[in-house]
Amino acid sequence: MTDAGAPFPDGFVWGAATAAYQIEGAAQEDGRGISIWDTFSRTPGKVINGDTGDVACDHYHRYPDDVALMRELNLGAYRFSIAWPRIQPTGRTAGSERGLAFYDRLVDTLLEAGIEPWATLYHWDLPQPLEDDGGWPARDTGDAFATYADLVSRRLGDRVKHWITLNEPWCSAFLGYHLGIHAPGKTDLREALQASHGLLRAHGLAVPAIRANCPDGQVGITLNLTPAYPVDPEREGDRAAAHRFDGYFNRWFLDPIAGRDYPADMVEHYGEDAPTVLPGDRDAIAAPLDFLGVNYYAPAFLAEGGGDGPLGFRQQDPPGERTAMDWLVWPDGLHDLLRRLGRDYGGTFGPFYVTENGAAYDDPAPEGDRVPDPDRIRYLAGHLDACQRAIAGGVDLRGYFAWSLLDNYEWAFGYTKRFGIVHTDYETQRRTPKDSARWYARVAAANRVLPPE
Ligand code: IFM
Repeated sequence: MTDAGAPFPDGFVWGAATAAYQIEGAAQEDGRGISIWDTFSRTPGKVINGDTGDVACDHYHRYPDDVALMRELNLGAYRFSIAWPRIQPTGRTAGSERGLAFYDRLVDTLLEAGIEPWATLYHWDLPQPLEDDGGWPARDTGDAFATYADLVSRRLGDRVKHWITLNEPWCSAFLGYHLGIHAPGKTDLREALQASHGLLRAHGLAVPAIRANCPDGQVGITLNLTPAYPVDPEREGDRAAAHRFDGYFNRWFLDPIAGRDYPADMVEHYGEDAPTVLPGDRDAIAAPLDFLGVNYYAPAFLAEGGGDGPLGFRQQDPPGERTAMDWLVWPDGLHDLLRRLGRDYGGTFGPFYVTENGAAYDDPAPEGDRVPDPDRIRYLAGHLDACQRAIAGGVDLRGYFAWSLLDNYEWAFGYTKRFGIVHTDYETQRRTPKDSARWYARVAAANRVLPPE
């Protein structure tokens, strides 16, 4: 890209995102309870190198410097998550003063720096005692989540005006309870489907609690959405495979939130494994929202037949550039996804925000104060251009959060994958803005995509 892109709409939000377990560290401090990720990361063989989030980026202690860095990078908003086990160590206790006080300090520091706090209530760190009592498949967990949402929004609702109930419930349900590669590491489709319902119900119960405490706030949910393409659009079987993948990954969450119930084709496909839905659940899940958070990383190309899962299709992506996660780089996927959301759900969800987008690369170690990461700049520029095209096509997209502010704990990959626009040295905790961070700072200031320097 050699020319600057067209300006984004006035007021477009430029942010970066993180999550508590991935950056905070201080796992044993100030009365924090144990989460399912503390347990899972200590289970042999589950996380590369046995890495845990015990120290991570030590953000719990270094947040003032991190916020100062965000300011240097011209960020208008910072999306972070609140660690449920810091607020309620067992998931059921009264609010912990020390836990709440940490988020008070973080929010106040952000506001003093002129950065809008966007709080996610659940980014995968379920208090272990709640998992021991049945986890997300159990209805009690949803009730407990509503209490937790009430506690946190009561405390922070005077200052935090953007709330995200859940981050990527597909991952919590299917990676956690079916594929076993995230905490709690279960491998049962039926449980995963019940967990997905438990998560959506929890979301629906939390929305009115947040609204009651923060009437002038905006409440949404963040979904990881994956546009599904048939390998051969002419082949009926490939089109059907893509439709089923879309049902499994996207419609399963979008439709009930939009008040359309679970997609009938998927309920039929799951048969006896489909979740138990009690009277009142559907309405609760369809609580009106102020925005939809969209996380996009890569698309999926599907072909008929094969596949080792219960869904009956094969993912068969075309050759192309890949990130260090081995994910296909496909900016058009973000454009297509946003256009489709605008077309199929636009009237229901109100505006969209890209709440995560970014890429892991094997960046070089810092040399002095520089980390050249041209691949990441190209990735971000391509995806921002896709956003711009979607907006030009009429999609109400109001902001973009780069994933992630810092290199951090990438779940089952431990510290081996670096998604940050800022490099983290895990020995010294030194932060070094990569070239992508400096470029992104200029983009945010200019409110348009710029060529790399
Ligand atoms: O690191 C994760 C994040 O926690 C949720 N969305 C995807 C990111 C990259 O895998």
